[in-house]
Amino acid sequence: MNWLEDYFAKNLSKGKNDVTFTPVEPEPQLPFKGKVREIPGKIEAEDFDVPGKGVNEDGTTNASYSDDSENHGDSDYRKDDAPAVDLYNKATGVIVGYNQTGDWLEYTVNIAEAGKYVMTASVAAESESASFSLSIDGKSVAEVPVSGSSWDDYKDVTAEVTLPAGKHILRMDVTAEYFDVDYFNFEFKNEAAIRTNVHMATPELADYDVFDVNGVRLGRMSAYSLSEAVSMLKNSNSIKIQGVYMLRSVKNGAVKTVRITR
Ligand SMILES: [Ca+2]
Ligand SMILES: [Ca+2]
Ligand SMILES: [Ca+2]
Repeated sequence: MNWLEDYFAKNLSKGKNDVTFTPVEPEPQLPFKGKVREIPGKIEAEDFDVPGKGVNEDGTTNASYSDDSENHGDSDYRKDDAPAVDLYNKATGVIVGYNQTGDWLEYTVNIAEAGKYVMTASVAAESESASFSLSIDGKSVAEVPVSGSSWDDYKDVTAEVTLPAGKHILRMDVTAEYFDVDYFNFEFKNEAAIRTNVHMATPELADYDVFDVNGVRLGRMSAYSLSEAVSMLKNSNSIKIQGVYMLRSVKNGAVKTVRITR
C-alpha cells in the first residue's frame, strides 16, 4: 500500500459524511471607510474597496483587488485589509505603485448622472509603453496609455468616458506594466471643456478709445476684445453720423478702422 492508498483508507473509511468542510460564508466587498466614491469627483487610487470573503453562488469572488502577495511599497496605509497592494508614500500623498500587468483594483462608485465625463488620472512612469483600462461592472469604458521619464514626475492623462448613472463597480486593470497612479478625477464633460477654454484664454475687459476721421477723440469704451469693440461701435446708438471711425486699444495701441453706415 502506498502512502496515498493508506491516506484514503484511513480518511475515507469513516464515510464521506464524516469529512467536515465549512465553506467560507460569502461577504461582499465594501467601499473603503464605508464611503461610496462619488462621480463626478476625485477617487484616490489607494482608496480601493475593502475585499470581501468567499465565493458567491454564481462563482464570482468578492475580491476587490488582485496583486502579487509581496508588498513592494513603503506605505502601511492599507496594511490591515490589503497588505499585498503596493502603496508608496510620495510628495503628493499615498500612491499605488508596482502596477504589474494583470493587477487590478475596484472601487464602489455612485455616478450622479449618465453621460460623458472626462477622466483625468495623475500618473508617473519611466517608459513609453504602460497602460491601464477602466471598466464599469466588467464593461470597458477606456483604455489609457501612460508614459513618462521619472517616478517623481506626476502628470495628467485623460480619457473621455461614457458612464451610467447610479451605484456601480469601477475597475482599473493594469494592461501594461509599469506605472504609478495617485488618483482618478471625473468631471462632467461640458464643465471640463469650459474649464480648459478658460484656462487657455481668460477674457479680460479692456478700454478702447474711439476717434473720428479727423483724429478727434469721441470717447472711451470697454470690451473683451478689439473685434468685440468693433461690433459694439457698429451697433451703438451714440454714433449718429455715418463715416469712418477709429478704435484704439488703450492697453497695447492696436488700431482698427470701423466704417459705420446708417
Ligand atoms: Ca504586491
Ligand atoms: Ca502590484
Ligand atoms: Ca493618492
